[in-house]
Order: sequence, then C-alpha cells, then structure tokens
Amino acid sequence: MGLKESGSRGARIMAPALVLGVFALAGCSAETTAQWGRLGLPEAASDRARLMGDFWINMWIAALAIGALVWALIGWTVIAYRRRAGDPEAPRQTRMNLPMEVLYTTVPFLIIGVVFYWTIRVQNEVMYNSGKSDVMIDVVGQKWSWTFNYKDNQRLGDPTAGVYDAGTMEQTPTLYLPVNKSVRFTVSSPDVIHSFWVPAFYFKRDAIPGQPTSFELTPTKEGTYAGKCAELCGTYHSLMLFKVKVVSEAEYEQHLKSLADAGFTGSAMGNSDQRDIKGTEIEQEKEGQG
Ligand SMILES: [Cu+2]
Repeated sequence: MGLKESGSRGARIMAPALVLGVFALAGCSAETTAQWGRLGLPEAASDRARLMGDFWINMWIAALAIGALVWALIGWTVIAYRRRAGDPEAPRQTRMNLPMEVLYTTVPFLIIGVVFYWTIRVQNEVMYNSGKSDVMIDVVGQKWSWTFNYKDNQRLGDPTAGVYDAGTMEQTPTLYLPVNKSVRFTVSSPDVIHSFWVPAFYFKRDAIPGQPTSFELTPTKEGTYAGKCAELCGTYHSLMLFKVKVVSEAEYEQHLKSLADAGFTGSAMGNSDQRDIKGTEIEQEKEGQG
C-alpha cells in the first residue's frame, strides 16, 4: 500500500467524523454544553445531588484512567512485540507466569474493592435521614400514574388529615414541594414495581408492592422538573410521567389548600383506593374488556 493511498483512506474516515463533530458542536446550546461538563447529568436541584454528581464524575475519571492504562498496554504490546519482516515465527509465547496471573487476578478485585467502598460511603450519605423532616409525602406508583399524598398533619392540626393529588394516564400529576425544606418521601405500590425518579434530584427509588421505603431530601432550587417511572412496569409505563414544582412555602401551602378545597382530602394509596382516584375507572373498564 502506497503512502498516497493510505493518506486518502485516512481522509475518507476523518472527513465525515470532522463534519459530524462540527455539526454536533454548532447545535449545542450553552445549557447542553454545561450538561456535557457534568457528563450528562441535568442541573442539580436537591441537597443530595452534589454527592451523587461528584461520585458520577469520579467514577468516570477512574474508569478512564484504567481504560487509558489498558489501551496503552495493548498498544505497546502490539507494537513492541509484533512479528517483524523476516521473522520466521510468532514471538515467544508466555504461559503460566505465576506473578502475572496473581497480578491480573488481584488488581481487578482491588479496583472493585475501592469502587465498592466509595459506593457504600456515598450511599450512606445520600440516604441520611434526619428523622425530623419538614414535610412528609407518601408517593404511590400505580398502574399507570402517580398519587401524591401530602401528610402534612401538624400543619393541618389533625393527625388523620391530609390531601392528595392522583394522576391518570390522561392527566399527569404535579408534585409540589417547598424549596429548602426537607421532605420525607415514602414510596409504595399497590400492584407492580414502579420507580419514582426525578432526574434533577439525582435520586431514584423503586416503588415495591408490600414494601414501602422512605428517603429524605431537600429541594434546593425553585423551578419545574420532569419526573418519570424508571422501571419498565407494563403496557403504559411510558405514560407514567409527572412534574415536580419546587415553589416557595406560601405557594406550597396554597396548593395544599386548593387540593383540600377541591375535596381531595384524606389519602389515596392505590389498590382498593383506586376507585377514589380521579379517572382510574377508565383503566378498570379496559381491564374488564380484556
Ligand atoms: Cu411504572
């Protein structure tokens, strides 16, 4: 193969890649560029996000460092030990080299050990529960939407009182949260496993039937965020969307009051309560037909 030929082949490969790269960069807004800087994570909106975000970036650095070392070793071996012109045979093959085998068995275990240690440390910090949250919300993931029970008992002066907002496939619900107040979520499901996920909070929790679980976090930035079900739960999984509105405390109170005024008092936990949930008869009709 002549020089000229190999050069033109290189250009054939490089040119489209360059053009694609330029187009990709030109299409980037400042927001997208910032998101690239966070390696894909959205802008953070909760107090647990810094830990998760740092962990995400550090894991990428560790993976790339290991990758670079492995790629360098592969490249070096391929070049230094290649069969040269005139070599009658392949280079000497090495087998059963005990130090080498011990090395490539123990090193991966060490790497996994370090990653495991940091995973547990970060997990413990992210899951930290103060035990005295400002707001309590029972999240119910049900086929095929979300119900948010605001269990703001002290505020309403009645231990059994609360208000709820139940979404349907046709009308996705909106979860209101007061900014800079710690929120204790209890996540449950009456039917199959769903997963409560607000990407901007860097937090996701499965809704497991018969096994309610809790976590705490503090929304730190007012705004409207997307939420979704992160568990492929069935036919209408893709419709299990919701919005999260992080608002001032006054606006939050106002929202609870409007739910109470509309008659959504008490709680709705899916399952037998589903009859109380706006619009679920649509789903029951469908199941009846099927
Ligand atoms: Cu789901």
